[in-house]
Amino acid sequence: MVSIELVKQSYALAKQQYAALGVDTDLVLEKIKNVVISLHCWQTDDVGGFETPDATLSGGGIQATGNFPGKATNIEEMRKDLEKVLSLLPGKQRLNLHAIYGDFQGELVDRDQIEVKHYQSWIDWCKKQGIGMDFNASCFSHPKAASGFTLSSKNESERKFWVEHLRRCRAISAEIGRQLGTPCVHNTWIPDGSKDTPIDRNGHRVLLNKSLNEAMAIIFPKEQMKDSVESKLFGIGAESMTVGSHDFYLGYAIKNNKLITLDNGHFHPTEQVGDKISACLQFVDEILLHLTRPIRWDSDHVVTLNEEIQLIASEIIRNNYLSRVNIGLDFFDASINRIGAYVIGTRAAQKAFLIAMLEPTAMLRKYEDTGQNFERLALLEELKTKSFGAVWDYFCLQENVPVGEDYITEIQVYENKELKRR
Ligand code: RNT
Ligand code: ZN
Repeated sequence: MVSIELVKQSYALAKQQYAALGVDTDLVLEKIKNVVISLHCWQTDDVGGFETPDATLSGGGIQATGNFPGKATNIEEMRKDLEKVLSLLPGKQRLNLHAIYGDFQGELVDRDQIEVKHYQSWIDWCKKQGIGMDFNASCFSHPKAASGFTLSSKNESERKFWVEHLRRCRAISAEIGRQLGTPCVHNTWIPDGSKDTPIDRNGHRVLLNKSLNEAMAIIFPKEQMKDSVESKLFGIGAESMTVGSHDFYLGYAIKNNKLITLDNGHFHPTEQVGDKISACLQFVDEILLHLTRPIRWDSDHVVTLNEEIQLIASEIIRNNYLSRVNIGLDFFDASINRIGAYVIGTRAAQKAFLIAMLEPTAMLRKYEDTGQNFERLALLEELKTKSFGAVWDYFCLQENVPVGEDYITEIQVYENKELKRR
C-alpha cells in the first residue's frame, strides 16, 4: 500500500517546486475537478450490445481483439463493472451509451423501433450515480449494414431505416438530457465506405448529406442534446474511401451548427489531433473528443499517457477551452482485464489534463512572444520531469480513491470474485 504520509509529504515538496514556477497546485487541484470524462460503455463487452444474448461486433470496419475472461454479458454485469470503474476513479465522469445497449427485457427491438423506455433504466442508473449521459446511434453489427453502407446507402429502404434509427436516437438523447439536467451529446458515426476504388464517391456523399438533414430536421434545445458527427480516415474492409471523411463532416458541422467529433485514431498517423482543436474551434462551437491509442491503425488500444494525449490536453487548457470540449474515451481492448483497461485509460487522460494545468503557460508564452525559443524548449523539457506524480497521488487521496498503483490489487480482487465466475 502506498503510504499516506509519504503522499502528503511528497505533495508538500511538489507544491513548493511548482510554486517556484508560479503555479499554484492547490488551485490546480480545484480546477482538475472540472475535467469530466465520458466513459464509453462498450469496453465492458467488446462492442457487443444486448440486442440478443449472443450479440457480437460485426462489420463496421472496427475490431476488438483478445479473449480475456469475464466480459459483461448482460446489463446487470455491465452496470456492476461500470460501478467498479467509477469507484476507482478520481474526478467526475459521465456514461456514454450506444443504442445497442438498451434494456430490451428479452424483446427483439429493431433499431428503427427503439424508444426512450428502452433506456429509462440507464437514465435512472445515471441519476443514482449522479452522472450525466451521452448517447450514440449504432450503425453497425446489423444485417442492414452488411453492404458496408448505412446513411449513405443507395438502397433506399436501408437508407430510410438508418435515418429512422438516427432520428429516434436524437429524440432519446434529448429526453436523456432533459431528465438528467445536463445536455446529452449524441455522436453519429457510420462505417460507410468502400474496400476498393469507387467511381461514385460523390453519390454517397450526396446521400449522407441528405440523410443527416432528414434525421436532424428537428432541432432540440441545446440544454437537452447536442449533435456531433464523427469523421474517419478508413476502416477494415473499407480502405479506399470513407464517405464521412474529415472534410465532409467538418463542412457539415460548420454549415449546420453541429459539433465535430475528433477521434485521435481517425487520422493519418503523423497528423496531431491536438493541433486540430484550435483550428476547429474557430468555426464550430464545441468539439467531442474520442480519446484512444491507435497503433499502426485505428486499433483502439487503451489510452496511455503519451505525447499525443498530452498535446490534446495542453491545447485545451492553454486556451481555456474546457467548456467547449466534451471529452470521451473510445477504446476496446479484449486482451486484458476490461475494468483495468478503463481505469488505466481514464486515469491516463486525467493525468494529461493535470500536467497541462501544472504548466506555467504565461511564462512559456512570454518566451515565445519575445522570440526566446531556446528558453521555451528548455522549460518544456524541464517540465516533463517535475513532480506531477506527487500532485496526482494527492488528488487521488483527496478524492478517496486508490492512490498510485494501489488500484491494481482492487482490480485483481474484482477479477477473482466477479469476472472469473462469468
Ligand atoms: C469507429 C468510431 C466509433 C466507434 C464507436 C463504437 O471507428 O471510432 O466511435 O468506435 O462508436
Ligand atoms: Zn470513435
